[in-house]
Amino acid sequence: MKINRVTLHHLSMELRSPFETSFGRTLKRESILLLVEAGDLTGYGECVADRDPGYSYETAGTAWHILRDFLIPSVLGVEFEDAHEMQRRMAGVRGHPMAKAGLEMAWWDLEGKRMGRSLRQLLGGVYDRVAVGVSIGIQESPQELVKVVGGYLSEGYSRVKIKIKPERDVADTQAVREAFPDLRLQVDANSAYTLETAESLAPLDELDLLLIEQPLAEDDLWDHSRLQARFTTPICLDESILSARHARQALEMKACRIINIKAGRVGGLSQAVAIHNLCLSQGIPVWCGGMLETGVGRAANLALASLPGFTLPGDISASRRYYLEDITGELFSLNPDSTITVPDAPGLGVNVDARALERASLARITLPE
Ligand code: NPG
Repeated sequence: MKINRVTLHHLSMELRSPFETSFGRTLKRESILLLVEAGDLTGYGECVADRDPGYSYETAGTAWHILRDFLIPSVLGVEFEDAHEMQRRMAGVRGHPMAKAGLEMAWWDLEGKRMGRSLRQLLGGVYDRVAVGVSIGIQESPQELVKVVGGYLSEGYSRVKIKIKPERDVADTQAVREAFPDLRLQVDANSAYTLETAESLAPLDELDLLLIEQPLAEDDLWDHSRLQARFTTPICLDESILSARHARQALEMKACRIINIKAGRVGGLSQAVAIHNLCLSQGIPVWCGGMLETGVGRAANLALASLPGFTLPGDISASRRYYLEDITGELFSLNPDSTITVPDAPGLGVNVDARALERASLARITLPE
């Protein structure tokens, strides 16, 4: 199965409501959709780099450049036995995991379609529905946050993550805990603290949280290990873990007790599976993070989250939580037990709606030109 053509679409899609984190507020999410052709099959991939370099250094602009000028030329006309072979081919490009992950996702979709097997089957998933939660951005006030959380609980979500930042942390989390004493609740700081300023988070340790996600800088495993020693609540790392090697080192250093796995952040589904396998062998719980994906990336997340070590609910919500208009024909809905069903059609198991794609597309390029 040789890749003979790749089309990139630079997407901009409007969220149903603004999403605010410690690194910014967004109403329009950018990303890149890849259509990868091999013979008469088309595979879809999603590159989750956004417009701004707030979450990581990658942007839709840098990923476009790296895909167009380096990664795609290196895979055109080449036959890959498996995803690891594709990774070796892409290893000449340093960094840029989200660009690589988008291309690798399309390869998996093609491979599944060729073999008539779902991505879940290809990856070795064991769950046919996966436990999910919702991630809620910073709101106007703690009272407003409690209202928004209540709304999602009435939709059926049983696990909630709230975003925090300095000055909008303890009071917000306490308000949600008081209103919902039994809620499975966790917080995410997206690297907004230092070891010193994280002192102010001490009261969170009394709130029976599932975890505290990425309090400190992404390149700071050492201080995370010092912070974890002061907290009973598990620290979970997201931005800090870019490879299975980072995961191993973080666990050795006791910098965290839980890991958030995102295929985009770690350079592809094959790397995500490697981190999962490492954590499973050490009894470390993992869960699937989200990057406000379209239906394409969400299908991949569901397949990933069906692996046995994903024992905590993922940031994978129903389609209606995200965009005014998604680009896939298939929309995901929440089952009454706060799970989402994993697609079982070949590959990712979703189809892109050509008209919706056109409406979301800011620019397009096909290679070879
Ligand atoms: O449901 O996909 C989702 C959103 C989950 O909070 C979420 N993602 O920091 O993990 C994060 C955050 C994020 C969103 C990061 C967009 C980067 C871009």
